[in-house]
Amino acid sequence: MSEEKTKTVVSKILETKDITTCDATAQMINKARRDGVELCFDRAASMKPCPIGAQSACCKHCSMGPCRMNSNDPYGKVGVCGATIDTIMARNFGRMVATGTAAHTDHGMAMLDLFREVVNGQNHDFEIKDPEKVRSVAASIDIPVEGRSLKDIANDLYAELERTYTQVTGEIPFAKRVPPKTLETWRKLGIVPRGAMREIMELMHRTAIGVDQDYENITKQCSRTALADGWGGSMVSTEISDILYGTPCPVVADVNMGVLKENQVNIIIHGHEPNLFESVIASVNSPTLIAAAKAAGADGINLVGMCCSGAEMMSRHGIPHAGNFTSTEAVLVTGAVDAMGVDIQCIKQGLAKVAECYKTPLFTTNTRCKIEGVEHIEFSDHDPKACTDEIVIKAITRFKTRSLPVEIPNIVNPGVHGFSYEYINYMLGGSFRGSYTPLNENIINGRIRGVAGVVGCTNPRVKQDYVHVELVKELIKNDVLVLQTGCSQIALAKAGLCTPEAACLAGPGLSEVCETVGMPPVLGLGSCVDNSRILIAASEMVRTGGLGNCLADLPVAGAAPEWMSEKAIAIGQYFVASGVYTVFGVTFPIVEETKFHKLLFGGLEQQGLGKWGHAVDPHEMAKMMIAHIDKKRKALGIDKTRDRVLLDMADRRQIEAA
Ligand code: NFS
Repeated sequence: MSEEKTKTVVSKILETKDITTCDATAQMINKARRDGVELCFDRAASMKPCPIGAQSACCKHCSMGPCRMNSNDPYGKVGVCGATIDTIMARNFGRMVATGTAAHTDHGMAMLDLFREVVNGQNHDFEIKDPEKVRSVAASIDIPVEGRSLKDIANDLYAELERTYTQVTGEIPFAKRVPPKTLETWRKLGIVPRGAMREIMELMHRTAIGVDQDYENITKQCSRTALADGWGGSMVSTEISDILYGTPCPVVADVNMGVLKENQVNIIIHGHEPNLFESVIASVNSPTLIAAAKAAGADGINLVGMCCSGAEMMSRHGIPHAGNFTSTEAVLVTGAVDAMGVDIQCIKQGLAKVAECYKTPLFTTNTRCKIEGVEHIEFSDHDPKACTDEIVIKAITRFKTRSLPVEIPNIVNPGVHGFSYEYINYMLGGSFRGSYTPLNENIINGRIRGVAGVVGCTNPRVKQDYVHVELVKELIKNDVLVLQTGCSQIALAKAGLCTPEAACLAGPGLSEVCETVGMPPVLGLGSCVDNSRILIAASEMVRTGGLGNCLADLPVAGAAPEWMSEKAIAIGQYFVASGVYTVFGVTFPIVEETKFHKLLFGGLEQQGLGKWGHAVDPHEMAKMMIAHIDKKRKALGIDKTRDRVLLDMADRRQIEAA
């Protein structure tokens, strides 16, 4: 059978119910198939992953190879240079960490570039929207704030944060936010990061042929580099975004493809940096452009987000969100998207073809991310509206000349998003005594069993959203409070779990807390770089007291159930190095029972850090995470308190009936 025919057959046997639990995406997959348009799900079905590569048992770092190892007999042979399976896997893993870290830190640097120009007075298109945050971030890294002007503090803050990138020796500024015991462990292990540029450079160097050939030593540099992401580049991205655009607080927002409006000019922005998106918000509110849209016969202009910048804008401004990573091509199948503008990261090249099929103008906007054959309209911080006005104008033209039938899935899921670290502080403690004490108390008394961060991508190799949703349902049922970011947050929003009403799905302790505070059992924090908010919240839990001395003592766990990106590996490694048990789904690039596997999945914990876990099934994942949380509760001596409040639903009903 020809390859083309095989492809068709494989695609046909995959029914939408096996591909996604997102009904809107399923409807669009069916439409795309009727229209003869291929989406990522079908490409995944026709592309068999290389089994050697999937286990990271292949080295292509020089031209003596590529060398393929035998995962059934991993120590049976070595590469041409003599590299062992452990060296090969550690090198590959290191390069994933380096790439993921580079992505987040480059994003952070772009934010910092803009901040510098705003502070210097070289840019008047943007401004500091949250002066209080300038002061609090500055104070957190020992920059004097009392009696000083905002400009002076901001200048010092810029100079300090630049070191996150350029610091040649010594520790990055946000190391000051790390709980002292955790920092002590890092210092002992020699993994406190210097500037990200240095760490990424060294990791790339050490993973080249003939350099570092000790998997433990490579892993150390993986941790150091990843920490330069979590406590460096990602944290800078989040903090500067809050400073320039406002710190999120809860806001109601709609999610799912039903946010598109047939009678409006629909514009989707998809990517990761908020600068483009913020400027589009200004453009779609321009009276001239609104008038132009109306003159074209539209009721208005409808701005919608996707993926991470979408999650960030939803959290900060309540902008509607159309779906997560694996839905970005599917949304174009509606025929209702009049323009899609993208910046950087998680932009599938496949978008170009799908956009062409549905006559949707697709624009790249960032010099770091162009797509062959796709029109590029460069976005500049210095004249932002030149780009974004043009996107809006082109969208209006497309609306006027819409020639294909429009089919918008009629599904919208409202929810509450925008739970920043600062808001959680306020929400639990009130404005006069804002603190994490109530959270810690509820963990100690067992109403809340622990906290889980469930984050990351969707991946066409597994049923879209299913693993996220099942895992989170299981966790909250067991009184584990869930913090979310990125595409995972969107999956749960679509499942209706980002509403206070979802508290009824939580166990008795967690639901009591949610009902008292009026919060959902699942708190959406924003985009993937906003995972840094989880690190800050966890550090505050340690500082507040009663839950141990370091991050590794906390009854917390993390998961990326449907991950696909190298950025996810960097995030996982910085959580592990920070002390968190982190479980990944889908697949893990490793040969089990090798020395490198034992180090990542156990050895690091013995060094005082966290450890990795892997499971495909969401219920298995939940079991592993809850067992870890219980282990930490036991070590803290708070396991007994929990026994007193542990009631299942049957017990509860009995009490209510009595
Ligand atoms: Ni995170 Fe965001 Fe989504 Fe994954 Fe991609 S959009 S940075 S990498 S796929 S969560």
